[in-house]
Amino acid sequence: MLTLKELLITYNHKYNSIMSTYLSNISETLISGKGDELKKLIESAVNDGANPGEILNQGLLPGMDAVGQKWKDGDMFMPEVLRSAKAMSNSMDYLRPMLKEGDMGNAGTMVIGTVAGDLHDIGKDLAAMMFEGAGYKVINLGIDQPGESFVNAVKEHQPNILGMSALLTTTMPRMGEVINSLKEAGIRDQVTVIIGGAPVTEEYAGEIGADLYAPNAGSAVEITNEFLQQAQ
Ligand code: B1M
Repeated sequence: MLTLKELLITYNHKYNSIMSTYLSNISETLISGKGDELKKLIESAVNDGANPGEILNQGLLPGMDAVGQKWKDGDMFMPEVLRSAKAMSNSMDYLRPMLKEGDMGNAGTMVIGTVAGDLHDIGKDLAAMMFEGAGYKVINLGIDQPGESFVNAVKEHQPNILGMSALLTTTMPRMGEVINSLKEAGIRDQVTVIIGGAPVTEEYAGEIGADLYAPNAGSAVEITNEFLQQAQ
């Protein structure tokens, strides 16, 4: 007969092994771009008690990283990458309300968008979700946003944070142009500007006059909150 402690250890082992199987299946299914299968898998994982944050950070994101690597290595082609990206985006739509459960109130307002000429939205949406989860009201402008749309959104919504994302070396300069447009409109000092995206660096943020750079969506919230606290 097992003691209660032994029973709990056995249960924990079983639970961890089920979850790690779920997470690796989620990564694999995302890589293979099977959207319907992925949806069912994530729903089952959630029903079996998986943490939505774990599904995102240990299932979906490593899967998407692998997609990027495979594409780079020539092991995946554009239609396949698009299928995976669509499956990722649908999964994020499903998980978003659950990730927002930790929403504790009004930390501030953020306007976020992907700059003009750039259609990549996964990292930007992830950053938006993280800010929402941390209690910010987020106005997500979407992809391919011209400078005037950022400027108009800052005038209209009066956010304390403006976030910009760029995934292409060719579209990174648009971020500096938006900052210049904010200066011209006399509203640069009203917002803290944070930028991110795979080719973006801290050094680049300094060059274009952004206040903050974050290497990933999770740290973006932390970096912003620290900056705002110090500024008080
Ligand atoms: Co694109 N693409 N793509 N693509 N794509 C990259 C970015 C690329 C690195 C692939 C490669 O060559 N290895 C390359 C860019 C090279 C460069 O300029 N340095 C590239 C290219 C070249 C292109 C096209 C030009 C291809 C073509 O048509 N010949 C074309 C451009 C279209 C356009 O934008 N005008 C193109 C198109 C596409 C798809 C449409 C097919 C699709 C996008 C679908 C979508 O987003 N809905 C796509 C994808 C999926 C990728 C890869 C494979 C994955 C990007 C992604 O979503 N990653 C990518 C390769 C890669 O990155 N390894 C690639 C997952 C996401 C979570 O990461 O967005 O980096 P990421 O976000 C990170 C951080 O960067 C950060 O947080 C996230 C992690 O937590 N972050 C922020 C991002 N934004 C932030 C904002 C913040 C803070 C942090 O605060 C505001």
